[in-house]
Amino acid sequence: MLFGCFREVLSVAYIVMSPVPAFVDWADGRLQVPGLKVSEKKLGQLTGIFRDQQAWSRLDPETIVYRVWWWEPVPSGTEGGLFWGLTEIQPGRVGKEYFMTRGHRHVVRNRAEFYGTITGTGKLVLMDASGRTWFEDMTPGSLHYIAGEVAHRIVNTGEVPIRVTACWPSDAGHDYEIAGGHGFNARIVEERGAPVLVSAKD
Ligand code: PAN
Ligand code: ZN
Repeated sequence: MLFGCFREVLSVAYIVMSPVPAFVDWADGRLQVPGLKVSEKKLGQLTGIFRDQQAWSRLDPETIVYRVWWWEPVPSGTEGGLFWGLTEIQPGRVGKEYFMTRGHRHVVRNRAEFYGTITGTGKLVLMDASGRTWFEDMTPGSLHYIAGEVAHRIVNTGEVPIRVTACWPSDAGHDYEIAGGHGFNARIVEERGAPVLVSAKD
């Protein structure tokens, strides 16, 4: 009898302390969790990112290029923890260059990351520590392992928003100073109606 009561108290304590899980709508990647963080990047904030600065200055600076929603189940900087996020990039171009994320490496250089495409199509541009730059095709279901040290950027080459889910270490941090401020060595541009990777120097 006494043990029975004790067991009930224990199970009540367990229910109270049990954390509420987050929810992902796997059809569109939408996240539902208390404390969800959000950031929005407009064209006017993306200074020096696009090659054609004249085309950039002619566009409405209020145009939203991308949004990120993410969940930090542990404080930022926690070693051994993970974050989960969703990035949505609008379709569009600045001159011949498609809308894309700013792109970064992780501050703690050996921290890797997963990207998974939910909807839309694009290219994941990657650049290693030696400056070698390449891309992977992003289509619904494509899963991308981004090794530590590798700078990464998502480019929307389609006609609809691309939505990409991501999981990265909570102590990774973001370093936007790619190659001493020179940026990626190659860019994705539209040529004859199709996306191609061209040297950033061309
Ligand atoms: C992503 C990116 C997100 C936005 O969550 O932070 O796609 O890209 P930028 O950070 O380059 O603006 C990620 O890679 N986290 O590590
Ligand atoms: Zn990252």
